[in-house]
Amino acid sequence: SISAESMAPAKDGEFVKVFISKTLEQRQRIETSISNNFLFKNLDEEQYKDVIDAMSEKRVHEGEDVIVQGGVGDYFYAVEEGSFSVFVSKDGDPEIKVHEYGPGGSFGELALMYNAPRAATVRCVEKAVLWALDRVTFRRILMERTSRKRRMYEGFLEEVPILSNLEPYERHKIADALESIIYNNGEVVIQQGDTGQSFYIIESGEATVVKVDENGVEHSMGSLKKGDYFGELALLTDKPRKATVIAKGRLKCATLGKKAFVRLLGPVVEIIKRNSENYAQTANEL
Ligand code: 1OR
Repeated sequence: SISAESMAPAKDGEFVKVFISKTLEQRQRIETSISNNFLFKNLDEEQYKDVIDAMSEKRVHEGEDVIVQGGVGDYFYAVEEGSFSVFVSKDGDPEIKVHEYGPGGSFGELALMYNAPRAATVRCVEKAVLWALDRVTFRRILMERTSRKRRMYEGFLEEVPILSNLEPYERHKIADALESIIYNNGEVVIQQGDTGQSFYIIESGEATVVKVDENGVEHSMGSLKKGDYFGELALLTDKPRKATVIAKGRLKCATLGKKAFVRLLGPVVEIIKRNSENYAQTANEL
């Protein structure tokens, strides 16, 4: 195997790529492990291959610390199998569990991105298989887009009322998963009766909400502005879209797919549910 040291620029200024030989079966396991991970989305073919080439398999047992808070950042990890708990200790206080990871998750990016000490301890709870990516390859291929996206959405997500009480790190994870979409005046964002796939937060512009009742009469349900969200109801209830949302002028939305919505907005789902009960009632009164 080749250490990250060999990634120092070669004489001609080119980087020597890390290549750790692996079987086809191992490559397939990596592909499965990262297939739903937003950090690996939108890589071009070469970047994708470079990442897989550079990864090394790491098996860990229950109770083992893969990352220790305060340590130096060397690797980023993607979880294939098993589970982990994340602990943070502030000012020497006893550690508190703050997070969990299972298959498909990834961790250890912060110290690599910000040249900072490890922010938390990541402990194996259930015998696990990890894929480790060295710091240099992580920074070369995955870091730029990740930090750009986190920076781009950071200020905006802080201003979204339902997300303002989350930990900054929780908003970072949401930023990783967001995709922005632009709609022109009059374009339909959500069509009443459709099945729900995504959740939307308005980044700029406005949208109007209309609902057609059983008699085919259209009712205006009001309008939405920057920081407002919509599209949560169908995702929470698995029922068809209850209303149509239309762009009023140019509308820019940050969207989250259904799976990411459930996983990342877990901490605020109760608030979202309570809010939605209010207008579910209004809608039922039609
Ligand atoms: P790292 O390189 O600092 C520890 O090594 C990793 O734990 C860290 O990257 C993240 O990938 C992961 N705060 C900081 N790091 C966290 C947190 C976290 N959760 C997971 N990691 N939280 C804030 C606690 C005040 C938990 C937020 C849910």
